[in-house]
Amino acid sequence: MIENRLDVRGAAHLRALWAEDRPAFGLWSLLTDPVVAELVATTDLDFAVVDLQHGFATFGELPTLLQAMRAGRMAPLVRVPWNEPAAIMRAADSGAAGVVVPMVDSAAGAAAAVSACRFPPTGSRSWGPMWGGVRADGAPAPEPANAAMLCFVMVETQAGIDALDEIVAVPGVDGVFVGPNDLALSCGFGRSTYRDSVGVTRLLDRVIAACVAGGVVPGLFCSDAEMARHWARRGARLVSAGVDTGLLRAGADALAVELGRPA
Ligand code: 3PY
Ligand code: MG
Repeated sequence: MIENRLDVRGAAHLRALWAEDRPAFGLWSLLTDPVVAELVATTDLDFAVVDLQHGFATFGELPTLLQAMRAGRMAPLVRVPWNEPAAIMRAADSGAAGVVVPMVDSAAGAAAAVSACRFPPTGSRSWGPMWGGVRADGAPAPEPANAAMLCFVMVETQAGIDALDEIVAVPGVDGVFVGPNDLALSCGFGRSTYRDSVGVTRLLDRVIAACVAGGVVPGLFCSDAEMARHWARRGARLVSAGVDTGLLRAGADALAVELGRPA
């Protein structure tokens, strides 16, 4: 389903995959150049996330990056810097198809994130979609905008794990996205991963099971295709499989090796 004249792969594309219990595979974008953003958006992957928490981009670059991604026929998600209403509303106003909200530790935190995503009477989002006067399709109506906007809360702390069942039960939470690095650190596993720690594997399996039980989408930040495929088989459904900086580095390193460098 095409969400509007300019978007092909946005929230509706992701929901269509999930309706068939299929994983969505995507890219994580840290770079600020709109050319890179367009490139990221023109792959055949299902989604991209612009990272305002740990990426190079700020809210100043966000409208241009989202515009460039729309040119690549993708409406991306945005990871906001923190669970703050102003940050979530600004990402939504800038044209994000959804938000990924870091470090959500409680049902109250999840409810606050959801509320910032949705206009009244459902939530508390303030009116002001900045594309209203610019785009050919105009400003969205509140109700369809509420329905379209995806809200993923990140569970990546021990407190988040402890509150998991309450978090997935919060109305309007579309999914839980796990940051495995923060989660391992917070839960006492240091820099271990599922590859070398049964404890980390159990944590990830636990989040997926809680999401399935609660009827929300389980998501996971993965570092490569092997990890993405592994966790998609185990039930993850919003699966990021690579980062633009890392892919550029890997491609350049592979080229150097192919050309016999270092000599
Ligand atoms: C994490 O692994 O903690 C993340 O947030 C991924 O960026
Ligand atoms: Mg994190």
